[in-house]
Amino acid sequence: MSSSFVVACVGKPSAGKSSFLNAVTDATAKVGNFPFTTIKPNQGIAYYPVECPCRAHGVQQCRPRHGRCEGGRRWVPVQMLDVAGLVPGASEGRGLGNQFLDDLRAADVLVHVVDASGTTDENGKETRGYDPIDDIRWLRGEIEAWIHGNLERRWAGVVRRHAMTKAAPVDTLQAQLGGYGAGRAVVQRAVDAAVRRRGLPEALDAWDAAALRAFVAEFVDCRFPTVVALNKIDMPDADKNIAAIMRRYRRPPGSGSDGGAEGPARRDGIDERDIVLTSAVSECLLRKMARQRFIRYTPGSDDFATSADEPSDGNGSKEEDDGGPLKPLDEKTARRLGNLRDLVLFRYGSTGVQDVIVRAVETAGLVPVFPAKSFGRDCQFRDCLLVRPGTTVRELARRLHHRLDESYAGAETPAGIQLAEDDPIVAGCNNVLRIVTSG
Ligand SMILES: Nc1nc2c(ncn2[C@@H]2O[C@H](COP(=O)(O)OP(=O)(O)O)[C@@H](O)[C@H]2O)c(=O)[nH]1
Ligand SMILES: [Mg+2]
Repeated sequence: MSSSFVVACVGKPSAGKSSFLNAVTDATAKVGNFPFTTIKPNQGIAYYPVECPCRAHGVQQCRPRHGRCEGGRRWVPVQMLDVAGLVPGASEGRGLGNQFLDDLRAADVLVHVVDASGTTDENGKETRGYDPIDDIRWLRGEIEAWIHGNLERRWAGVVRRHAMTKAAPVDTLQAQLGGYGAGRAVVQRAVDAAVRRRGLPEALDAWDAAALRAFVAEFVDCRFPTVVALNKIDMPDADKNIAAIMRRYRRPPGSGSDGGAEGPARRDGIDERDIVLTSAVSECLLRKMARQRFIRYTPGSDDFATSADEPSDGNGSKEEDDGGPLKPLDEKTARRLGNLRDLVLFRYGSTGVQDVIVRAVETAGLVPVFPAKSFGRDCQFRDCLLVRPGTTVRELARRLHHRLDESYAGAETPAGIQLAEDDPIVAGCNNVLRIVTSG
C-alpha cells in the first residue's frame, strides 16, 4: 500500500524552497516509517496532525504502522517534493522548462514558496524592493501557459474528432488532460466551473480562443490547488509586502465558504485562506537547537524554552521529557534566538511551516481514513490514509490491499452501520470503518 498524496514545493530560485523542505521534513525519518517506497534526494516526509480515534475506542497502546501517535494526536506522513529549476519562461522551454513542469504531474497540491522580503528578483538574484505579488501571478501564469499551449496546438483536431465520436465533452477533455495527472472528477469540476462561473457554452465546438483560456484557468484551479508560503517574514521589508498581498487576495464579502463553482473566480487561483506566513530559516534553527539540546521546542508552537527558563536541579523539565537538562546557550546564540522569538514567534504565533502542511491537506479536501480490523478488544488503527474527496468505500478497500478487494463483503462503522460500496468517505461520518471480508 502506498500513499499517493504528494505536496510539491515550487517557486523561483532562492525563494526558500530547500529551507522550507528542511524545516518541515523529518530528516531523521527512518526507512520504513513512511508508506512511500523510495525517497529521492529532493523528497522528504512531513506530517499532518489529526485526532486519532484510538482514545475514543479505548486502545491501550496505539501502534501506527507509519508516522506516530502522541497523546491521541496522529501524525500522518505526507510526501514532499522539492521542485527546483523553475524560472520565468519555463513554459516556453527556458531553464529546465518542460522537465520542471513535468515534475508537477506527480503533485496533488502545490506549495508556492514566495520571498516576501522583496530582496530577490524574478530570477532569484539579490535586489531590493521587488514586489512578491509578481511571483504569485507569474507561477500561475506559467502553469496556465504550459497547459494552454499544449491544448491549443491540438485544439482544432480535438474538436473535429469530438464531433465525430459524439463523446461527452468531459471525456474528450479528459483524454487531453489526463497527462497532467487529472482524473475524470477533476476535469468534470473544471467543466462545471467554466460553464457556471464563466458562462462557457457546453458544446466544445462553440468554444472560441477566449473560452479555451477561461477553461484552462478553471482547470488549473481544480488540478493544482495551491498554498502560498509567504516566506522570510523575519526580514525587514516583509511587513509591508504582506499587507499588500493580503489586501489583494482578500475574499470578497459574501463569497461562499468553500469558493465553490458558483462564486466569483479567485484572483490568480488563490484567496487569503491559502496564504500562510512562514520563516523557514527560523524553523530550521529551532529544530537544530532542539536536536542539540540547547532548547526545548515543539515544531509548530509559539515559543521555546532554554536552560535559563528551567529550574537548575536538572529535572524541572515538563511533559514527555527525553534526555535530561538543557545545555546553556552562548551569548551570541541566545541573542539570535531572542530576536527570532520577537520577530517571528511573538508576532506571528509560529514559524508557520507546520501550518502550511495542514493547509495543503485541507485545501485539497483530503479525508483522513482509519480502517480497523475489528472494533473489539484488540482494536488497532494501524493505518491512516489521506484520501481524495469523493473516494468511495470500495475504492478505499481496493487501495488498502488487493486481498481486501478480492474478498470484499461489506463495510461498517463502529456503531454497526452498514456502508454501501459507493458511499463516499466523509470525515466525522464514516471515516472510521471496518472492511468485512468473506472467508
Ligand atoms: N531571512 C530568511 N532567509 C531565508 C528564509 N528561508 C530561506 N532563506 C534564505 O534564502 C536563501 C535561499 O534559500 P533556499 O532554501 O536555498 O532557496 P531555494 O533556491 O528556493 O531552494 C538562503 O540564503 C536561505 O538561508 C527565511 O525564512 N528567512
Ligand atoms: Mg533549493
